[in-house]
Amino acid sequence: MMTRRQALTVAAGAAAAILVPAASRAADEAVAGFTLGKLPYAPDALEPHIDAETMTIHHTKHHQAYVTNLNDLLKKNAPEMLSKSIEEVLANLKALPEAARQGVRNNGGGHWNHTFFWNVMAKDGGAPKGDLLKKIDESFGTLDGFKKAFTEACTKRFGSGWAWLVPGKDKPLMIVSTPNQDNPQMEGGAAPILGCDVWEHAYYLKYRNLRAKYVEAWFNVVNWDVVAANLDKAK
Ligand code: MN3
Repeated sequence: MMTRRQALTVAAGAAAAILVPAASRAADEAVAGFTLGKLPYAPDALEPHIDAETMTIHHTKHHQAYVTNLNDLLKKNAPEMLSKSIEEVLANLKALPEAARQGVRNNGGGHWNHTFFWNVMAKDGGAPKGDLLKKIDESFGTLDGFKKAFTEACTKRFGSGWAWLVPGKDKPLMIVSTPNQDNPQMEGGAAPILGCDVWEHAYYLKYRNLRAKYVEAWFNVVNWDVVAANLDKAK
C-alpha cells in the first residue's frame, strides 16, 4: 500500500503535482526523508514460525513509527540529515543537537535494525554452509552450539533489545547483545551479519512470555544465504 508520503513523492515527479496544493506540499515534502521499505515476502510467508498478524503490526506499525519519528526529529533538529543514508545518520549522532540525539538513536536505530531484520529472514532459509558454516564451527563448536549461545544472548537480554552475530576478534564470529534499538556498529563496532529482535512486540501475540520458544522457531526462518552475503561484505 502506498503511503501518503510516497504518493506525494510520485505525484511530485509527474504533471499531477499541480493537483497537490502548493502550501501542503511545501510543508510536507520539502525533503522526503526516510521511507518504510516493503517486506521482501508476504506478511504470512514465515508462518507458522512468525505469524502474519505479528509481522503486519511489526512492519506497518512499529517500523513505520520509527521512520515517522526519525523524520520528525530530523526535520526539527537537523534537516540536512534527511538526505543522508541511515548509516550516515547513525554514524554522526554526536553531530546532532543534544535534545534530538537519543531520539534519533532510538528511532534511526529502529529503522536500520528492522530493515536488516526483515532481510535476514525467509520462508525457506536453508542452512549455513561453506565458509559461514566453517566460521560458525570454529567459533561455537557446532551449529547447535551457536544456536544455544545465541538463544542464551536473546533470553538474557533484560527488557527490550537485540542479539547479533558479528565478525569476532579472537574467533571468526561472536555474539553480542544490545539494549533498545542500539546495534553493534553504533559504537564503531563491526556491522552485524545476523540479528534477532527480542522486543516483546516481535513475539508476544504468538509466544506470549516464552522468548526462548520464539527464538527456537525463528531459527527456522533465518535466511542463511543473506547471512553468508553479509559475512562476505564484512571481509
Ligand atoms: Mn521490533
